[in-house]
Amino acid sequence: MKPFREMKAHDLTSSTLQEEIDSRGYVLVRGLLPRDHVTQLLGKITQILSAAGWLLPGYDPLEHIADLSAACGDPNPTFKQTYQNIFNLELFHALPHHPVLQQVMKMLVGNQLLIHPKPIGRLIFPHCKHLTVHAHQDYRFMGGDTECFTVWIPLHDCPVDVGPLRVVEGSHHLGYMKHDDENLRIPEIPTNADLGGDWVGGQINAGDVLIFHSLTVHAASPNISNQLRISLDCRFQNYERILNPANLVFAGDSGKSWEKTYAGWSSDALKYYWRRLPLELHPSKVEIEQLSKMADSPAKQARYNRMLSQLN
Ligand SMILES: O=C(O)CCC(=O)C(=O)O
Repeated sequence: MKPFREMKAHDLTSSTLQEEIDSRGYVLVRGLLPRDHVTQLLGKITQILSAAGWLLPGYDPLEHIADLSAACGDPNPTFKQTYQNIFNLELFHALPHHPVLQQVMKMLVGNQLLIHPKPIGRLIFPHCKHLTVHAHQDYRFMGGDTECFTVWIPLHDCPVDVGPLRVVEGSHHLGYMKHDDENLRIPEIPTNADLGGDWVGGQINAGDVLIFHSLTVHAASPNISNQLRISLDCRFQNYERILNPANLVFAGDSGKSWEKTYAGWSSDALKYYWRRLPLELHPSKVEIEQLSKMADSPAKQARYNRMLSQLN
């Protein structure tokens, strides 16, 4: 696999960043986030993983050595329970708001920065082929505007055998690609598709961030180490561009809510911050109301109603 082209945090300017994203669809920025900040979140997460019995006893939890007998992944209920405890951490939500990351993302999208409020934490057990995320474009899952960017942040050094993300250079130029979803829990781009470029990859360390366009094809490398791979995917866009409101709410019937997420937080600063921004929701609240009235099943209607209740 071709190695990532990388940039140093202190070399970034708005034009170099935009040129890199325009031409290659990604930028790997080395050493952007302070390592101790990232490690602090790793510490909180590994405490939870240790209490859940996911880590081998006898090691420092910060080494995140996996207990393979506990291996699980989404949608296993045990996984969901532990994941929820991690999702509720205040520090988990604070990481995408780190000032240096905001500064860089403003260089890319402009000053009207929207940080999507639902980062995704990845807790990938080793030697579990079925947990490896296959090729996809994030636009398939987020909708809204294609000028949206993912920042992939490993919370520890991630050599290739620990399963870092890899991307297809220039693939965003091909536009939106067909994803297979038949008999698949998570849609993916068929393996024989023309992806428009070469896979690029390599080691990504704590403090590095991999930024890519919503149409850039990417996938995880298999984790063949003895460690759990722990990372966050965070999304950013200009709030004057359209946003799918599903990215702000918990539309499913899991019972998740922002109130429950915020219950143990010590500060109000990051609670509901997006409600203070003039967002361009698509569909709008009025359109969601219409969709709810016209829904062809009670389940769909309930979903739209849950969205509405959380947007108000
Ligand atoms: O971390 C992973 O395994 C997958 C991440 C991903 O697909 C994403 O950031 O969109």
